[in-house]
Amino acid sequence: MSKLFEDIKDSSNLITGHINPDGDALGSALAFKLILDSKGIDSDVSFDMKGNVPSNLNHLPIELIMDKPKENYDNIYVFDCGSSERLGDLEDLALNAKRVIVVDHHINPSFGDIQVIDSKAASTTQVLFREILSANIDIDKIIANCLMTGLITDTGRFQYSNTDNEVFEIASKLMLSGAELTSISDNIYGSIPMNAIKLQSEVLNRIELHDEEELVVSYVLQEDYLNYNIESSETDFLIDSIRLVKESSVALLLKEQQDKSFKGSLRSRNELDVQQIASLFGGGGHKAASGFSTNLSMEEIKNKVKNAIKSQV
Ligand SMILES: [Mn+2]
Repeated sequence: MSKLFEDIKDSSNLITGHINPDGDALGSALAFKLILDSKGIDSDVSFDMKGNVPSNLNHLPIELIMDKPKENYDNIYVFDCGSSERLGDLEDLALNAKRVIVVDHHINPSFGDIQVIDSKAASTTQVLFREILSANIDIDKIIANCLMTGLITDTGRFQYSNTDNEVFEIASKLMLSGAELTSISDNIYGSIPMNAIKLQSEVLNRIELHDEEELVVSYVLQEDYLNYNIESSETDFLIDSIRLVKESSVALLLKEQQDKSFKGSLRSRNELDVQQIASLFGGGGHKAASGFSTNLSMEEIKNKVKNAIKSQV
């Protein structure tokens, strides 16, 4: 990292991550932006965002995100993004940049001139933190909060199987740097709008359990957002409620998009690999948590997922 900083002083820099960034993409990108700031290096931060940053992530310094990036950049830093298509509208910008630096924990990102990747790491903020440590960079409370946010969200509050001793070591160091674990956790998980809680009860009522495949499925339709007056980004927590079903191994939440296509979120509670299932739809992610987009109907999606589960067991 120290070498990189010398190298990029006089170039234009854009920091980004996957479309509709989550806590890990935002946390790692914004932490890197603040580190560049502290080194006196100019940079912009931008994402392809449909709608606003979800309110449960507004403890992050999201005011640093610009609406529209410039026409071109020398260097592009991509965080938490397994493929260039996942950059959305920013993909062309990355493909035309002189140099693309990818920091990630997805399996095999298919792009980037420099890749800093560990697919075993729990979060991209974990991968970034290792670089911060080895370059001896001091971090303040705000940077620590950014890094902690990625660690909390991608480990499901230190509960998913990717939570190992290094995760706690990093969390401990972040606490020493002033990370505010309690208030961050409260904003992410304990601040759900009333209307979203009401929609949750409807989504829970719709749960189907497919015994044979140990699959639970529910869905959110466009009309739900209208009826409950909420944005789709406010419903990201719903998959965590669905995956609680004891009788299930795999959870699937389907969210209808404006063009009537579906976005699917998959979670696995055991050895079943949902990354492999998501890849059948051209999606991706991690073994325990993945996502995809498709034009198939709800019935077709369910059948495809069920067959994929059967072929794995
Ligand atoms: Mn991540």
